[in-house]
Amino acid sequence: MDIAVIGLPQSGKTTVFNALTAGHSSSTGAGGAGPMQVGVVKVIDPRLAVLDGMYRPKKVVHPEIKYWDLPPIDREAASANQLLSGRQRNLLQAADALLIVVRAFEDDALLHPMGGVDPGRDAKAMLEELALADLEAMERAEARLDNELKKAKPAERPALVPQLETVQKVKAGLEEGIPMKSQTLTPSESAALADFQLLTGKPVVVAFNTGESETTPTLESLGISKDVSGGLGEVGLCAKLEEDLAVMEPDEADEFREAMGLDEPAVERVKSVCYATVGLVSFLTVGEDECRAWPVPAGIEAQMAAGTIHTDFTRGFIRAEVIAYEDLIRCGSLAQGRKEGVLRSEGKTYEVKDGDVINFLVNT
Ligand SMILES: Nc1nc2c(ncn2[C@@H]2O[C@H](COP(=O)(O)OP(=O)(O)O)[C@@H](O)[C@H]2O)c(=O)[nH]1
Ligand SMILES: [Mg+2]
Repeated sequence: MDIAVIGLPQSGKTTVFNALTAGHSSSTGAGGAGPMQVGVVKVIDPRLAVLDGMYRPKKVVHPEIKYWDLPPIDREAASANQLLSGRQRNLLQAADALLIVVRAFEDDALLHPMGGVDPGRDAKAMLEELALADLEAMERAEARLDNELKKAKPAERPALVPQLETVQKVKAGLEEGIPMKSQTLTPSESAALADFQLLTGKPVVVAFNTGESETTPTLESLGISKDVSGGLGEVGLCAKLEEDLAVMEPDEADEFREAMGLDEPAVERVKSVCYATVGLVSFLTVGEDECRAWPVPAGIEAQMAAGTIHTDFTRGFIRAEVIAYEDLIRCGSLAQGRKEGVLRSEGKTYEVKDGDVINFLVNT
């Protein structure tokens, strides 16, 4: 999963990125926009440690999150109130989710580019920027489809008309401030929009960057309406402090956390909120070669889940042997699970649950 870290200048994006990736980062070119920092973090699934003890596999594979710290906006090329550059918007289309960093820390020594510290204003400004980018994309699409329709032969019209209508519908919604994901769309409308990779259709998490003394605001407490905040995730962290803790030895960092009364490390909390906002669950595979956790969208059916292991597995799907993780641990082996009747055989449309240990039977 690729998560792009965005936000106003000086909101603490790089600090949050460092706190989350703790030195596991490298820079990559970003299409002429300057270097983009990319950090890969393993999402440790504690169930894998237990399965490792049971199966002693050659390897254990944890899922990964890739965080991106975008190259800063080129102030000279950008217009005065531009919050994201055109290049940044293009990069964002490829992300699976967006993490908006909002400054909630007071620091008299650090001027805020928009005046005083106001997390509500900043969160709204960033959300509006995403909607604006989408609105522009829909306007371009509308003009193009209008034009194509004028030139179209009668036989081509039936394919173009619904596309144009969908674009106009979403555009109207965006004009009213409703992000794509809060709009009611039919499956065929959603499919028609897939290629646009609209930013307001992506999962978004707002990360409030607080100081050590401030409490974390909430979207609701900031008066952000449900229309706009629907489906958004939110999390608070003290990025500067977490950045320092992230580079300490784990024992030392734990001692600090305890002494300061901090709960779970920010990297864990941000990960949980991102998983919940994107709507991910993990199924598990076990064996002597490998034990692994596979993040998939909640509600996915077994046949599609098989495709995350190998695309051929979707086509060749026969059935899935499924046992809940807890049942496997209690039984001690798949064979015992089968004896007790908790290892079931499931078909294509079985809805995969978090913690299902699955063996896919496929014909390839
Ligand atoms: N006091 C305070 N300063 C912070 C905090 N987070 C970031 N900063 C400072 O804010 C400035 C901008 O941070 P940076 O991460 O570079 O922001 P970016 O422009 O969004 O990438 C730096 O001087 C940071 O040290 C915080 O939680 N508290
Ligand atoms: Mg930065």
